[in-house]
Amino acid sequence: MSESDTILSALADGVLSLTLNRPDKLNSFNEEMHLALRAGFERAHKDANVRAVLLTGAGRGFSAGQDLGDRDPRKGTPDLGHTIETFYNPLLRLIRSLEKPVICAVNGVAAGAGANIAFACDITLAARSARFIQAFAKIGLVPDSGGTWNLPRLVGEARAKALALTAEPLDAETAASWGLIWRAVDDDKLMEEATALAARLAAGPTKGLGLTKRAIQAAATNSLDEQLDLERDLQREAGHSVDYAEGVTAFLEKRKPEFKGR
Ligand code: T3D
Repeated sequence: MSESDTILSALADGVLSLTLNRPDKLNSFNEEMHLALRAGFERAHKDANVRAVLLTGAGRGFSAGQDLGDRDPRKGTPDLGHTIETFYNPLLRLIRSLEKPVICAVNGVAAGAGANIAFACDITLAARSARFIQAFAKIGLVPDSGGTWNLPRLVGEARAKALALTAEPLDAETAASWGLIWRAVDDDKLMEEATALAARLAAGPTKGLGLTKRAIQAAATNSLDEQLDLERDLQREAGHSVDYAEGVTAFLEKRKPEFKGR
C-alpha cells in the first residue's frame, strides 16, 4: 500500500474508503495521487476483507481532473497519450474489473477526469450542490477516463455531445434525472447515505454482486445470445457459492442471512 497522504484510506465494516486528499487543488490528480489511488484499488482486488469500496473527495470538491500545474506548456509538451496509458487507463480498468461494488460519493465539483471517474463507478451519489463538468473542451482536449464510452451509453449521443463540446456544468439533480448517477442527496446527508449504502453492500453476497457487475458491463458489447449464455454461466457459478446456500437456507429458516462474500 502506498504511504502517500494524497489518498486517505480506511477499512471498516468491509468497506475500503478511499478519499482523494489534495483539497487545496480541488483533489486534482498528480502522479503521487494516481499511484496512491491505484494502490488502494489494487488492495481492493487482492484483500478478501475488502467487500466494497467507497470513493470520495476531501474538502469542497470531488476532483478537478488532471493537475494542470503539472502541464505547463511553457516547460515543454507532455505526451498525453503516455500519461493516459500510464495513469488514467489503468485506474479505469481497476475500477471496472473489480468484482466488488464501488460506491462514489461526489461531494462537490467533479471536472474533467474527475467527472468521468465518478461516472465509471458502480453506484454514484452526489451532493445536491455538486456539478459535473466535461472541462476538456475548455483546454482543447478530448474526454478521457472512459468518458467517450460512458457518456453516450448513459445519456445518449445528443446529451453526450452537448456536455463534451460545451463543457457546461451539469447539476447533480439533472445528472441523476438523466441517469448519469444514481441519486442526488442533501449535502449534509451525502456521507451518511453513501457510507450506509457501502456498508449494506459489503455485508451482502458480494460474490454474486461482483458477478452481477460483470454481467451488466458485458451487456454493453454482447449480443442477446451472448448475454443469455453469460447469464447461464454466471448463474451456475453463483449457484455454487457459499452465499447462495446461506441466502436460501436463511430464507427457509426465516432468519437474517450472514453472507461471507464467497
Ligand atoms: O494531462 C493529462 O495527463 C491528460 C489527462 C487529462 C485529464 C483531465 O482531467 S483534463 C481537465 C483538467 N481539469 C480542468 O481543466 C479543470 C480546471 N479547473 C476548473 O475549471 C475549476 O477549478 C473548477 C470548475 C473545477 C472549479 O472552479 P472553482 O471556481 O470552484 O474553483 P477554482 O477557484 O477554480 O479552484 C480552486 C483552487 O483549485 C485554485 O487554486 P488557488 O488559486 O486557490 O491556489 C485552482 O487553481 C485549483 N485547481 C482547480 N482545478 C485545478 C486546480 N489546480 C490544478 N489543476 C486543476 N485541474
